[in-house]
Amino acid sequence: MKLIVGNKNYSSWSLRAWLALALTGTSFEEELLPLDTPEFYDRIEGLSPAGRVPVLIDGDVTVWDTLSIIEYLAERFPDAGLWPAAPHARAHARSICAEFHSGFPALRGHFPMNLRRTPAPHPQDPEAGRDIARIREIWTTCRSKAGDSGPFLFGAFSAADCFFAPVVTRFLTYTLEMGETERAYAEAVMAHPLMQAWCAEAAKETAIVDADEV
Ligand SMILES: N[C@@H](CCC(=O)N[C@@H](CS)C(=O)NCC(=O)O)C(=O)O
Repeated sequence: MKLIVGNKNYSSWSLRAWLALALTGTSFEEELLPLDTPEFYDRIEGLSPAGRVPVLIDGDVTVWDTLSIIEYLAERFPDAGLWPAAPHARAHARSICAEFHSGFPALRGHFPMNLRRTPAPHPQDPEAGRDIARIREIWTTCRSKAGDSGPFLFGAFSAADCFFAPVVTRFLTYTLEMGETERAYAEAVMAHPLMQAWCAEAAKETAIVDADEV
């Protein structure tokens, strides 16, 4: 399998798909296309009709869009536990991922993922404030239901955590308010070995994407 990703410092959607693929335990190749460069647009044209990363290539199958990539991986690796096993938890996990995938424009626009940014506050508008409150509610609800089954949204690290990992980094980068529960969740995500591996690679990058520097 091959995963096409963007800059590890900036590409939040790439991080989600990469975490899910790495979580399956399969070996895979990566190709990194530098965002906002002519090279990106030249190469992506031949890889995905949507013109965006991430893109997963599995033999003669090409899958694009993060939600679709995660569903493909969950079917391809049914034992990887990408979605929680219990039907009600699985439905809940899918709902919050879909909710994030189709929403939160203010949070995404105001607070781009930028792993190397020195943590510091950034002004927010009321819409972003509403997005932040809803994210906190999602996390605290999941954590209260997960109980002591593990430190992640549904206990064990799942597709839901792949989805919210780049939201965790935004909360830390822009010093957004968190309670004890959300902070403990954020710490668990950042300490996960796959997250550490991605961040270590991101730290080696030097390219600047102006649009994501706020
Ligand atoms: N809905 C897509 C969004 C993908 C996306 O916006 N990717 C960004 C990088 S994080 C991208 O490819 N940007 C390049 C561009 O739009 O030109 C998904 O879920 O994968």
